[in-house]
Amino acid sequence: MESNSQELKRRIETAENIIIFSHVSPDGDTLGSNLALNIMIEKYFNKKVQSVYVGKLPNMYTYLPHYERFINVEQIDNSKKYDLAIAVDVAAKDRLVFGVEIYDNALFKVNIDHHKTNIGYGDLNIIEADSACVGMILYKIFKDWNFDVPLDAAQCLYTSLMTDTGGFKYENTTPEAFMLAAELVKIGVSPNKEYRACYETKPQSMVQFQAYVVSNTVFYDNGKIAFSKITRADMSKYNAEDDYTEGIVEVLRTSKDVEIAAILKETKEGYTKVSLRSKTVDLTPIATDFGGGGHKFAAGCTIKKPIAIAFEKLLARVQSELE
Ligand SMILES: [Mn+2]
Repeated sequence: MESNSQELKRRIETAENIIIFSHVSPDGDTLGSNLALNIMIEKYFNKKVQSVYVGKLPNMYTYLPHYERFINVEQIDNSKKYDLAIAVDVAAKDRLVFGVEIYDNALFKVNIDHHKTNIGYGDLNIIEADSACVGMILYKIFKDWNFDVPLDAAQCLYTSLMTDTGGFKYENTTPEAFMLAAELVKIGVSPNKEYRACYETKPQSMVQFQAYVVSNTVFYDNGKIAFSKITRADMSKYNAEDDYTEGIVEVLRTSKDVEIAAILKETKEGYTKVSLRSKTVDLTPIATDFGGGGHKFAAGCTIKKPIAIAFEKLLARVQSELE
């Protein structure tokens, strides 16, 4: 039987136009994976390939090689029919938002992911829940194709790995994660340069905004729960971009007794976006209760309630989980 990676190779070879999707609220894994695949397809298959994002492209990843290859999915005509559509790190199809129609219209749909909540919505599903990041799945595919990974693609894969392991410190930091890091460093990636480019280039107002949100943290249940919230007024006061909230919830989790940390963000009137982190508690039941999903210790959801009500509802749900 043909392996998944060989089928993917054959699909790329026979496609004339290819589109690669990243998920909404893009992170380092979905963006790095997307570009790495884009680079490999252009280099070894000599095909036209379009990388797309949904929503807003964060500033913190502008250092990624060929970042300019990304275009907003809304710039593509909804009636355009691609031969091949590939989603990377997209746990559920609705995370493509405006892109769902274009993805569905493609002649063949591929779904490459590592979220255990992924139901396999593609025609070809390459889902490896044990992989630390999608970049790791892609690296294995590239090896299986017998193609050398050039430095620019390696840098993209490194960002994918570094960000999804929280800088090599989350539970998913397996021997395989370090082995992949070693392979990428051998190719020429500099861990120090990548770290600084990704994490130490914040605008001053972002540092101040994040400190403000952290200072508003409220602890519950003897410090086991840490919640903070961000209103639209807070966002405008600091001229905050969407990605200013990146990493704050992890700071809340650094408190000694915290088991579950959450940041609630008012996105538009009556909508509250939630980021959840935990140390040992599986968050997926909580996130799915509110229509979201994610990983065991890092999950999220959007609650269709004003932020004050969402806060109370989420707090009650989190408290019941810890009982
Ligand atoms: Mn990921």
